[in-house]
Amino acid sequence: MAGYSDVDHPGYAAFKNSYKDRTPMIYVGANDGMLHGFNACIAGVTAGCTVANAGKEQLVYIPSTVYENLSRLTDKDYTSNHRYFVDGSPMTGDIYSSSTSSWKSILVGGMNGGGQGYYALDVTNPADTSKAAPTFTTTNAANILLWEFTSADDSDMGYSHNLPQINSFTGQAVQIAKMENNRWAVIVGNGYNSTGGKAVLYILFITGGEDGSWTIGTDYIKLIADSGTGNGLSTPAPFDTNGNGKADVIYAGDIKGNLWKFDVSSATPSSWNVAIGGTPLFVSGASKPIIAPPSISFHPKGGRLVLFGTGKYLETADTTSTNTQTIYGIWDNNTAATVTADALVQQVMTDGTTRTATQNAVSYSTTIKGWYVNLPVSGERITGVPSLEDGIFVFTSIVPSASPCDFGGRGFVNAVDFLTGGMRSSPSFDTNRNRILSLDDGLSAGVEIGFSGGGVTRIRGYMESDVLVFSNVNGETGLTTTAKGAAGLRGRVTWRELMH
Ligand SMILES: [Ca+2]
Ligand SMILES: [Ca+2]
Ligand SMILES: [Ca+2]
Repeated sequence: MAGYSDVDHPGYAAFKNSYKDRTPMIYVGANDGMLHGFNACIAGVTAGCTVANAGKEQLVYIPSTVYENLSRLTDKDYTSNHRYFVDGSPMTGDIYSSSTSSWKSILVGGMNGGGQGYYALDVTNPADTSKAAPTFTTTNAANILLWEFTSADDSDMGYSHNLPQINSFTGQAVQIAKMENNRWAVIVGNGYNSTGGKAVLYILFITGGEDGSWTIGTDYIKLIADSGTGNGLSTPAPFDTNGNGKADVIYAGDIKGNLWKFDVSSATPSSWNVAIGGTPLFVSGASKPIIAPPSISFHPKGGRLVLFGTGKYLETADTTSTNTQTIYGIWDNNTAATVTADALVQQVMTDGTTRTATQNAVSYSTTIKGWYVNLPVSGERITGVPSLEDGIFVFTSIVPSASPCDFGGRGFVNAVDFLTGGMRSSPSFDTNRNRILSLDDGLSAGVEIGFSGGGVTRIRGYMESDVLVFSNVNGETGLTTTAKGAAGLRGRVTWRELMH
């Protein structure tokens, strides 16, 4: 079962128990201008579920920032004037609300290219009228909407393009976190094409916007990594380094190829800052934009390993880019200065239907600070959300077709050892496609899966292997069998994790 420990988060176990049988929901943003919530129950499987309510729409929300564009949907020339609306993947997490003195499940979503902002809804209780939290009825609409945070509240808010990560231990969105000042927050980048083009981190306290206004410094904290222009902060990854259940460091890339570290370890938000004296942890360079969120792990020699890849696939001009893109593992051992490329060991990946990579040693020291792998195909880049599971760094990559009329191209799922960036020393993929992972599959660092911009979803297997599921450009679903690693140093490693 997913969720939080009652040791760090008193009252959570009772909350989870109270709502464990709530109506299961699937939430999806759409270009009809709405966030939709559908009943995800399965007739004959979910208690009380009938054929009539399975898949039924239970919730619709139209963010205010898309109102002005809604009429375009009925424009007879819409097909040649396509607009994005509620294009962002929503994320959900459980939080403790100091305003209601209760636990809640909240949903936070952005509009990606459809608008400059985020919205937050209380999705604790879809249908159970015996519970205190508001059910999904018209009369409760005002209670279900917690707030919106838009460029009207802070002019540096851009188009979000948020790529949410889920904590594999808790099942919660990593960007919905408790901070060291004991307030729960949503942690987002300002996204792209904002007015000033800064790269800005926002820490939005959940209760801060409930009164309809946002006061900087108290309702939200804003940390400016780059004062612009032409920049924007991508999806951040908060991390709890001292195991108290509260985020104390945050990493995020920007569209100009900087990987930033934010120090939020103080119990006093006014002391939070852009770490390393306001300089980046690493600079990949302007031709290597960092869009996908980083994965963070403890490092066996102390500090953290920050894993991320580069490449952009957001606008038409990106399709024809042939810049070399790169995957990095950077050791942040409470570093006092930007890590430079000459402190990294290179691994060489070789393209093919089955990919291989070198296995060079990475002897971490004061001069060796990590590794890098250049993606081997011209125009290849990372697009989906990468994952770190059991010491294996898994990321998808795509090579868009050079023809603008031909939406699609090649695509891969890749897996490397998180400490070296090299090919793992045991089989990573079911290369002979018999759905069994065994020695006769041989060693590999990646397999070709077709053009899949959204990345892969891991389904844990009982035995020695997992399955990665993906959808390709034609809307078809595929899967590939993949390795579980030896347990790596992911997330927070304490005895409490065994309880989940
Ligand atoms: Ca306020
Ligand atoms: Ca902490
Ligand atoms: Ca096999």
